[in-house]
Amino acid sequence: MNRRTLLTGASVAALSGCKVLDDARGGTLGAVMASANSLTYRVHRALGGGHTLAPEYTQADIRQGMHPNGSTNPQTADYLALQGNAWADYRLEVGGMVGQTLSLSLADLRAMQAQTQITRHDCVEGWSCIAKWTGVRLGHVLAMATPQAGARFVVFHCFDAIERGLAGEVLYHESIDMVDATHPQTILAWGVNDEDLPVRNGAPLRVRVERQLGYKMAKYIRRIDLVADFTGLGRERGGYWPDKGYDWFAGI
Ligand SMILES: Nc1nc2c(c(=O)[nH]1)N[C@H]1C(S)=C(S)[C@@H](COP(=O)(O)O)O[C@H]1N2
Ligand SMILES: [Mo]
Repeated sequence: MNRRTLLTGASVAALSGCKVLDDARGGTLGAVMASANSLTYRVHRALGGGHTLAPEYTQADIRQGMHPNGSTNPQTADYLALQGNAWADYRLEVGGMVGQTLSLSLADLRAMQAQTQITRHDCVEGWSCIAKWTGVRLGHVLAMATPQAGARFVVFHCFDAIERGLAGEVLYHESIDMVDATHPQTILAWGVNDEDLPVRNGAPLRVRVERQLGYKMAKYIRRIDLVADFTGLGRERGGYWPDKGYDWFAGI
């Protein structure tokens, strides 16, 4: 067992998937795991885990529709309004540490150079699914926005309230570094298996980060921000599930 397998195995055992919460990773254990994760990340990047490609598959490998997980039907008012109008008023906002903010309609995104890839999605819960994804390279969109020199992470803000409680709604968010953001297989997808992305899989736009676990691949993206760090963002661990104790770096 290598370190990565060990860590992933531990995450699965402690948390048993996307839906079940567990405090096992808080406190001392959480701190140990967090530093182990940061080591995993640095080792990955130092060993040039840079732009190696995730395996791609063929049409024959697609055995079923893309299995939906996590939020599958957002009910926030702004999302329902956009959905009701078939996304005509949807705009992807790109901002933060950029030279040029962007506001892109789905038509704008579809007019860009599209890319299709058949890849395997691995959820931390232990299931996998092969599907065909179509979209535009995130790196292409980011280049249009001219990232500032100090930008280190790309944060995805989503429409769905993954949690509703006494403290109010918590909207899903995730983040990746600039290496993953500019990776040739990292795309903003509007299509799956030759159809428009359905609501259950993240309509109108979701990200594919093919060398990471499923929870990194934000669905229902409303805004993309370039940042230097996670100050002021939730519990400042870079994502909804990382805030709950999952590894921020979920490389596979
Ligand atoms: N906005 C948002 N993105 C999300 C989630 C979510 O609940 N909300 N769930 C994550 C998890 S745990 C997985 S496995 C995948 C599921 O994507 P799918 O529904 O297309 O299978 O989306 C990820 N992205
Ligand atoms: Mo997942």
